[in-house]
Amino acid sequence: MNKDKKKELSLWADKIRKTALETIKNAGSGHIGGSMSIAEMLSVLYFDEMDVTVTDPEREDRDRLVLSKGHCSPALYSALALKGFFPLEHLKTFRKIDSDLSGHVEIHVPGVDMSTGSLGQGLSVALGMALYSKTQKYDNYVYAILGDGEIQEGQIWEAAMCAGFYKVDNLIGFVDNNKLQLDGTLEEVMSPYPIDRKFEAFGWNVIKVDGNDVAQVGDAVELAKEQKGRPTMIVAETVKGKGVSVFEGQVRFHGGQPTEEEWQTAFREIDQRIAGLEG
Ligand SMILES: Cc1ncc(C[n+]2csc(CCOP(=O)(O)OP(=O)(O)O)c2C)c(N)n1
Repeated sequence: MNKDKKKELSLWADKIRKTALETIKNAGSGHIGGSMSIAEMLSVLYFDEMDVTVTDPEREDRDRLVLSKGHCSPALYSALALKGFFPLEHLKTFRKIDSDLSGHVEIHVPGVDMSTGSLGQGLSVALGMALYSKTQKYDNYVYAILGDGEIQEGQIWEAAMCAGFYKVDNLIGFVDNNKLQLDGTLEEVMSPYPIDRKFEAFGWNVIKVDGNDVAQVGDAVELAKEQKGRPTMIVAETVKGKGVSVFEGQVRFHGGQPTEEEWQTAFREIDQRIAGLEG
């Protein structure tokens, strides 16, 4: 990835972060840590790699994304609003009664490809979409973003076995390996490691990257698209709460809310970075 593209996508990642934090702060609730760790993946997908049409979100042969870790809706909704699927102003209704922007991802929202929130189901859905595309001879790609804690769910491995066996090479997954789940580290709760060797054993092409580096994420997606005869899992090494010093690596910010002082630190740090990238 060239320098200009890297700068542009890093800027989108921080805009996604800032918008997601504003959305959560306004609602008074929402998942910060896991939204921050996937900002680069969403930036690369929506602002570079994915073939989507803002004016025609229902186009059938578009690329698709299933955000299987659906509690991180603030990040996805922010990326979609920044992309232009709906007005940024609408994010102010997040988690309010009668809003379509509920706390977990909802398919009724323009640009969203699948409702998620009950962990463990998204890879199966993405696999079904990818198999359907093959029957229709579409040349699109279906992406799924999984949590590292989420892959403790058994259904993930059923989908992994099926995708490997049937050589579903238009399916590209990410594991957001931020090493924390709801109430502790994965190592303490139930380790899924080594993630790479497990997917390889199920017949996947596996690429390991720094998931908070847009260039590495983008290059991995390019390689995944070229891979024939195997689905690809991109194991993205990330930091939960990435981009804000007081949030990084803190299990408290899985779903907990910051103090006013911590909010101020967060917006100051992100604004400084955005100004630097825009300058
Ligand atoms: C089936 C199911 N069980 C439990 C939950 C509650 N829950 C929401 S987020 C979460 C932790 C997920 O951890 P991880 O996949 O690592 O997400 P991240 O750290 O990226 O936020 C849990 C247990 C759920 N949403 N679905």
